[in-house]
Amino acid sequence: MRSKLTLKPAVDYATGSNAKGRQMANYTQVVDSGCPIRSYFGVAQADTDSSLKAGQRGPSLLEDYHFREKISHFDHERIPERVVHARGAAFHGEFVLHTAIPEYTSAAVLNDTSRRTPVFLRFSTVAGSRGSADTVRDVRGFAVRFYTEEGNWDIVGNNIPVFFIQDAIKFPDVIHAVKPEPHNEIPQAQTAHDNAWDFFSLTPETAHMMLWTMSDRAIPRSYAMMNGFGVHSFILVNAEGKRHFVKFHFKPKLGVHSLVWDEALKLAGQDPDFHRRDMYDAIEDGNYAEWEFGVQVVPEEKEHDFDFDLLDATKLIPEDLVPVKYIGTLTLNRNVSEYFPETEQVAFCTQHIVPGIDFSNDPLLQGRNFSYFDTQISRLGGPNFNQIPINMPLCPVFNNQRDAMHRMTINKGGANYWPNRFDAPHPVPPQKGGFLSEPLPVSGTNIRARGEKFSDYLSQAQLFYNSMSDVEKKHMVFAFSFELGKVDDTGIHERIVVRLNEIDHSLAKQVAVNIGQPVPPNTTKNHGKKSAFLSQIDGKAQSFTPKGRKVGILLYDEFDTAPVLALQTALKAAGTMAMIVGPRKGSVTSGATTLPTQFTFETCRSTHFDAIYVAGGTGEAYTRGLNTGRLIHAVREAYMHQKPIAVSGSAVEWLQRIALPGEVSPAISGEGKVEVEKGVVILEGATESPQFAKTLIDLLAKHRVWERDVGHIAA
Ligand code: HDD
Repeated sequence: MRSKLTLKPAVDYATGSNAKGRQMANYTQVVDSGCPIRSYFGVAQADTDSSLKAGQRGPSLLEDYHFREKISHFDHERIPERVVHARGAAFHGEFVLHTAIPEYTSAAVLNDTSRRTPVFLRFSTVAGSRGSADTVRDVRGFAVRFYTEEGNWDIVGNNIPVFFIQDAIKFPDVIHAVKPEPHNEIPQAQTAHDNAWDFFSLTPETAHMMLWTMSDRAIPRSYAMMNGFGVHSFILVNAEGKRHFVKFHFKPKLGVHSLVWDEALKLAGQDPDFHRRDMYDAIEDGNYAEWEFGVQVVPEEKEHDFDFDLLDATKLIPEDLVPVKYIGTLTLNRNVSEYFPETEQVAFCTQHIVPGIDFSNDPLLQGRNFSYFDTQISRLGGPNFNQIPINMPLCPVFNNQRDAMHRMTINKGGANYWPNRFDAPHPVPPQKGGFLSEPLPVSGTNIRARGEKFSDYLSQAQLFYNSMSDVEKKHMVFAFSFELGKVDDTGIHERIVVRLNEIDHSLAKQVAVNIGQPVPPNTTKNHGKKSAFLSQIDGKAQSFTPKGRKVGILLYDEFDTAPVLALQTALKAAGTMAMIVGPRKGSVTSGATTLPTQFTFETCRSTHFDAIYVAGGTGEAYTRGLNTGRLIHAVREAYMHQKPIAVSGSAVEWLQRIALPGEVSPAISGEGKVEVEKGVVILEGATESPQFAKTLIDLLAKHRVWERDVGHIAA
């Protein structure tokens, strides 16, 4: 595994094609053996191990500036973590537009197909603190910054297209409710507690998002297998001033896939960094994650043509009604050099837009436009956070703001106000690229209220639930049962069952039984409509590929080399990572073949892989190895998690003996033959077999063997 401190940048971005990389290279220093320790005022230090004392055993001396500097800096190393989305990982990349959309927007970044716009993308969980685990059940943040030539454009989105609440004034309430409870700071990084469900049960507008977070979307397999959504309706403005509503979409080329809950729970302990490590390693290996970027556009005059309000962030625009037009590709291809200055100090702000893009009146978005700038002031220590390298735009910044904490820029020139006699930093008209909000007639009565259609909180919740496949529905029932099972107040149970019954009676019934509530009467008025785009299993927007998947190859010394080497080659060709798991760190050997091990049986579990291959081998020691508890557990666990399993040679007979749950034992049918039953693939003998590799790869591309019935263990 690669996750170790890299002192030199992975690519030489000082001279690379990425303009943001080149800019940041000016602020990056390579730390290597040629660097003496120096104080902050530049003086090299001869001793950093012992403080200056009055005698060997005497008290420390105040004159020891090196001690004071070192300790004092350490004392102040922490800054407040983000109040939400505290845990995250970010990656550099680029955006390339393939289809210009001048009919919708004048934004150059969405019109100039010759540009390679640098991007920085931070993934996050919402509720957990910075040290929590990656695989918890939660919404994932998907915050993208485009460093355009016209300034920074931030889409601060999520992997779920809707939100819990409609009005920003409710944000502190929803976040306080889902975060750990105030009296005991329990539980960390999960909504499985009374306060969260109390809030959901008392706030009907959360119904739609509540279903998404109880679905598989909230436990993604990988950052690279999640959607990104801008969530709100934004506005695109073209050169003639014509306005369109727009929703921004990022669709992963690897498809949208998830962990199963049992796996997510285990991984939270086995590898809390599962997602960030997966992406970090993929980038180091040159397997760059890619998303198609799309826009879902509605002309302004059609604003009221829908039975939901485009300004309501708890609603999506079904793709069945308005297709997404895909116009570009976003690729992540470089890891950060240092976490804190880049990932921790990046300050995304929804109000960072560029000419050609504007805000809608979505009350959630309007509130966010205040909140993000405001939070950075306390998080990053003042209003000059835009001068931190990761936040600097690529274009030069001139204005008349001055001073404040941590000011970096030195301006030469006499004026810091406008108008001034030098015509120094001056406004520019839109024709020269100046941002100007389009003139829009606005009228209304001063009122604390919401649009009429905002109060329909059930229709899209039903649409989402109806659109799920049976497997996904089952997962949701168990997600509700887990979360509500951790809620003690039965009043909350009652209210949630009532809410679920408003959405779908069958869902309410199953959850009620699992949490010990009476089954409610069937009063649901489910409209029965479905969207063809929402399911992860059979949705139209889904893609299936073996790329980016990991196969654990479990073996001992004296393994059968032919099938192992052939499978390794086939997996590599399919874009799948093959990882050798052996009895020790270092390598395993068979005859003249030596393979490096990426894991040992102690350092990984089946949960680290998308499929398991147990190779056969020769000799008694090999048979003893196969019969260890670790190996038997790995295969049974992978089986229960509905992952493809492959065995060959002596491991075939072993597999028949260890009895997989559900009594699967594909027929043994002769040397070199391949058989498959419920996602278990066997290869008789020790020969190489293209069919063996192909069968496994095809299964891998389908993500899971859903038809394998394993009761509810995987849910
Ligand atoms: Fe937010 C961070 C996404 C509503 C206030 N939010 C934050 C991040 C993401 C989102 C991805 C992490 C950014 C990063 O990686 O640094 N937030 C959303 C989405 C929302 C949303 C998709 C609804 C559509 N947020 C929202 C509201 C408010 C905030 C309504 C306040 C009124 N969000 C914040 C914040 C954070 C933040 C407190 C914490 C750290 C930060 O901004 O930089 O200002």
